[in-house]
Amino acid sequence: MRHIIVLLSILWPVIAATGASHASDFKIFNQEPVEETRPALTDGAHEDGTLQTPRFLYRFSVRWDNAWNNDVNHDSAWIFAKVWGRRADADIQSATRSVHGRVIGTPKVVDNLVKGGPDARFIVADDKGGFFVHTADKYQGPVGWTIEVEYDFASLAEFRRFNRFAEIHGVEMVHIPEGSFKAGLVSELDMRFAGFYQSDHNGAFKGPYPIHSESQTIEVNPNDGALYYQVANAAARRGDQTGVIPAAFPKGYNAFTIMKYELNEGQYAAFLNDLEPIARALHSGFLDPGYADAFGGLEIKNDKVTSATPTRSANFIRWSDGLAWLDWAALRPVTELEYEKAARGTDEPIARAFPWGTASKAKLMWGPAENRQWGMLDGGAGPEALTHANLERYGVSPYWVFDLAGGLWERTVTIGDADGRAFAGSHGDGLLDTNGFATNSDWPTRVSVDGDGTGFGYRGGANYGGRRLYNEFNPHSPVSYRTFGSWSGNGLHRAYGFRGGRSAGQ
Ligand SMILES: [Ca+2]
Ligand SMILES: [Ca+2]
Repeated sequence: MRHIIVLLSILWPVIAATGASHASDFKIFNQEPVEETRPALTDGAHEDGTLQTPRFLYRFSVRWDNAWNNDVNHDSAWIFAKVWGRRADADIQSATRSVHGRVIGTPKVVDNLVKGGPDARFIVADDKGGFFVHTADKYQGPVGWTIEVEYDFASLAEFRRFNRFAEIHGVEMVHIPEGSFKAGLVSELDMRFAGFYQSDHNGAFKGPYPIHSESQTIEVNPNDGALYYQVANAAARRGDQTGVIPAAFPKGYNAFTIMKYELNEGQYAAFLNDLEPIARALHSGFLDPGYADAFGGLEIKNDKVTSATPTRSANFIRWSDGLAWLDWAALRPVTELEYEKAARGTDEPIARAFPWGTASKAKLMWGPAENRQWGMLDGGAGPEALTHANLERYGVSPYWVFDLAGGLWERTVTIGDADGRAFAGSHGDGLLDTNGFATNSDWPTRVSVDGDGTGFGYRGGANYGGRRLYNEFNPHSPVSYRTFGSWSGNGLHRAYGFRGGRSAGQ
C-alpha cells in the first residue's frame, strides 16, 4: 500500500540561505518539499512484496554569479541534502542530527531564474550521494535555476513523521579535465624547496616529472626516470623519499573536480550545526582562545554556530576537521599531484610560476578585501570579468580555481609517507563516526586532535597578515614548492584552512 501525502510548507521550516557577494555569492534558497511517498506504517512493503523505502520530492533554487562553460572547462555546484528530525529511537548512535540524502533518478529544472540564461546539465554521483549541476551551453555569467530532485532517505524511518525537514547544501566546484601534465620543479636551482622532479641515474635533476596516465605506478627513488625530491634537514616535513605511488592513488590525470574556493565559514558552520554536542565540540577549533586574534568570524549565538562573514575562508580548521567535513559533504581530499594539476594546467610549466602561470605578482589584485573576505583590492570588476588573459589579476589557476596559492594553506594528501600513498580516492558517504570524524579507511585519518599525524602536507603558502615577513610561503608559494608537503601538522592556526574535491563522473 502506498500513501501519498502532499505536505503544507508550514510543517517544514524553510532554511534561510547564507551567502554574500565577495569571493562567492553562491546561495540556495526557497527550499520546500513537494511530495512525500512513504511506506505504510504497518508493513513498509509494496503489494508485490518488494521493499518500499521512503523517499520524497524536493524543490529548491540555486544561484551564483560567475558561472562558466568554455573551451577549457566549466564550473559547477555540488549539491547534497541532509534530512533532520527527532529520532524515534533514542538509542541510535550518531554524531549527526541528520541522515544523508540519496538521489533518485535525475534532477530537473522547473524554472530558469536568469532571463536568457543557459540550460542546466546534471551529473548524479554513482553512489547517489549528491549531484553536480553546471551550465549545459558555452556561457559565462550568472546562473540560477529552480530544481526538483527526489531523495531516498534509506534511514528516514528513524525519524518521527512530520518532525523532520531537509536542508540542501551546495559547494562551488571547478571541473579539471582529463589530461597529461608535468609535476614538480622546472629549475634545479629550486631543489631546496623539496619539489618533485624526474631523477637521473644518480638522484640528480633531469626535469619536471610527467604524469601521463591515471594508472601509472610511480617509483620514488634516486634512479633514472623515477620521481624524486630533496629533503635537506627537515625530512619529516618533506617526505620519506621512497615508496611506490600505486595506480589507485589519484594523480590528476583523470578528470576530477576541486572546490572553486577554500572552505568558508558559512559552509563549516552548517556542518557544526548538524553535529551532536560532543562531536561539535571536537570540531570547534574556533573556540580556542587564540581564535579571537585570528581573523575568524565563527561564533555561537543561541546555541547555533554562525558567522557574519560566511564567505570568508574558514581558518582554525584541523586536517581532521576538514576530513570530517568532506565525509559529511560526500566529497574527498585531493592529493599533491591533483593540486599541481589544478594549479598548473597542461601547458609547459615555467620555473617558480604561481597558479596564474607567471612568476610575478605585479598584476595581482585579488586578496583580503572587506572583512578579510577575498576580493578585488582595487575595487575593479570581480570574477565575472575573468578571461584566460587576466589570470594573474584574479590569482586564479588556468582552470579558474581561486587561491591555490595564498589565502590559507592547501592541505593535500602527500606522496611522502606510506599513509598518504595508501589513499585510493574514495568518497565520503555523509556518515561520520560517533565523535564526528571521517570514516573512509583509505583516507589518512591517523591524527590526534591537537597533535601531528601522517599522510598529508601543506601547499601554496598562506596570507599570515601583517606580522610576518614576506617569504616563499607568505603570502603565496610557487606551485612546485613543497617544503611542508609532507608535514602532517594537525594544529589550529589562522593560516590553516581546507579545500577538497571529488572524482569526476562518479
Ligand atoms: Ca590557499
Ligand atoms: Ca563516512
